[in-house]
Amino acid sequence: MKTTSTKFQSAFEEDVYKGLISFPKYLHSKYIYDQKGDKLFQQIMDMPEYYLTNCEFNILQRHKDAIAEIIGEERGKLHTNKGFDLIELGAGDGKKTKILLKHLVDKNYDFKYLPIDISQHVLDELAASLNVEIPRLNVKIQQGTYFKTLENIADYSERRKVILVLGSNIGNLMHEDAINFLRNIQQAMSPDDMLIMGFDQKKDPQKILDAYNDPAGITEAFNKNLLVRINRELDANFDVDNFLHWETYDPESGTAKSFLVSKIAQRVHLNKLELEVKFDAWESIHTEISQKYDDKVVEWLAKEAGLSIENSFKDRENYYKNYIFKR
Ligand code: AVJ
Repeated sequence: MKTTSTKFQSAFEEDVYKGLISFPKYLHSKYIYDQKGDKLFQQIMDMPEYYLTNCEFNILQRHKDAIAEIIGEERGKLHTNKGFDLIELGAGDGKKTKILLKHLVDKNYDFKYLPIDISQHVLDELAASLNVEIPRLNVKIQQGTYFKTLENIADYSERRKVILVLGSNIGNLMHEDAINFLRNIQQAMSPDDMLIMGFDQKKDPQKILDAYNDPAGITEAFNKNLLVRINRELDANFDVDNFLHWETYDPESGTAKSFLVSKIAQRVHLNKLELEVKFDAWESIHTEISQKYDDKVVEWLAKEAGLSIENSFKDRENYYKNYIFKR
């Protein structure tokens, strides 16, 4: 497991240090999401260029009947139906999930909604809005990271489990890590349990580039929030204007990558880490991957993780797909 040496007070400090002394330089995208990063991501989801949110919204809207029927039934229908727990990893504001939740409540399905998120603030807001919008819904929020909460899933779920991971969040992981993530979920699943996960699909490369390179600069601000956060938390002096937001998409691998590129030769000081970082002109920091998929790749990931695809639902334009997996 991860050992944090005494030099560092947190995984954040250690990861930033290691990423900035590496060649080529990198920073983990998970550190974008502080309070300001959360806000910027909400704004991204509202942008017309960021088609992912709308696609998944439409898929859930169009296929909520079929999805409800699949997740509401136990295999073979032989057992007495004791209902299920709907566990959402990275629930966020629940905007998309609410479509399904409303439908399940309207159809009187016997289930409990267990949203998990890293942010307590986000969860409190979600619980408050659900209380108003779907008062009959049985909700229990759970703060934590994916992995920690998956480990003690048995502590808070006593019934059949339907695990929900929306938003193509898996796309931030390279395939090896994605397989580990899926395998972790698989190990927390019983044979009657299901996993519903969203995967953004390969498409016109320009469409993908536009989604990560909006003219208003919201994605740029989101990406640069890494540097803003490092400035604040690690007493550093990054001048964000000296960096360029740069997006690439490789249609062969399906990998979109975000970079921050140093426009000039410069030195930056991270006082809390007692670190001086030297940038050559046009040197890059790799900050994020947003992987795009096709059926073949999803099948391969599933197989490697011990899962099989039961079903899938797509939007009209084939931009995005939600897959239902079983063990
Ligand atoms: C939250 C990981 C799905 O990669 O599409 C949006 C994050 N980054 N714009 C994505 C993101 C830039 C997003 N995910």
